[in-house]
Amino acid sequence: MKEQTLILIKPDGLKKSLTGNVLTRLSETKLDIVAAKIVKVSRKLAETHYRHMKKKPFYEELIRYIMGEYHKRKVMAMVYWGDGAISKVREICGSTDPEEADAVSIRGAYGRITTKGVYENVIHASTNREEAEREIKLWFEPDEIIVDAYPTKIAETARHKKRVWI
Ligand code: 3AN
Repeated sequence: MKEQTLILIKPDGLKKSLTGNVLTRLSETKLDIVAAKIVKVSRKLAETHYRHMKKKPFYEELIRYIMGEYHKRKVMAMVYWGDGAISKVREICGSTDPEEADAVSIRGAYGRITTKGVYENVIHASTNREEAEREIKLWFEPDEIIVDAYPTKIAETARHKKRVWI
């Protein structure tokens, strides 16, 4: 069944110029890339994304890491779409702990644990359908995704201010 998954190339991946390598590995899945952008991650976005990690002893380091405080202040966010997208991408990513991850997986090949105990594991991928939906809606607007990922509605937003080109 067709499904979508959120993928983030984390700041360590961008700092180490691993974008090309990671995209090449992901292309092995034969899934479709349906959205992509570079994001400067705010504390609010980081905390909402990792809300389930709030009680962990490494939470503050994790938030700083995804905001890019240890590397570059940017993340590449993408949505991949296709049959079994979530499990196919998770398999290529490898285990959360880069030391335990299969050596040929993305995290096994490129990840590391810092002396502070932060897992620099290069990539994030949604764990299940519920998380994929929550994460994709958090990181992307409907019009930034070229498929109808989830139902939408028309909302009146003209009242809020935003930056526009001069
Ligand atoms: P995954 O990203 O594989 O779904 P989660 O959701 O358990 O794993 O963890 C979210 C992130 O928190 C991981 N990607 C990793 O950066 C960090 N993390 C998880 N467990 C640890 C740990 N024991 N020590 C340090 N960082 C961790």
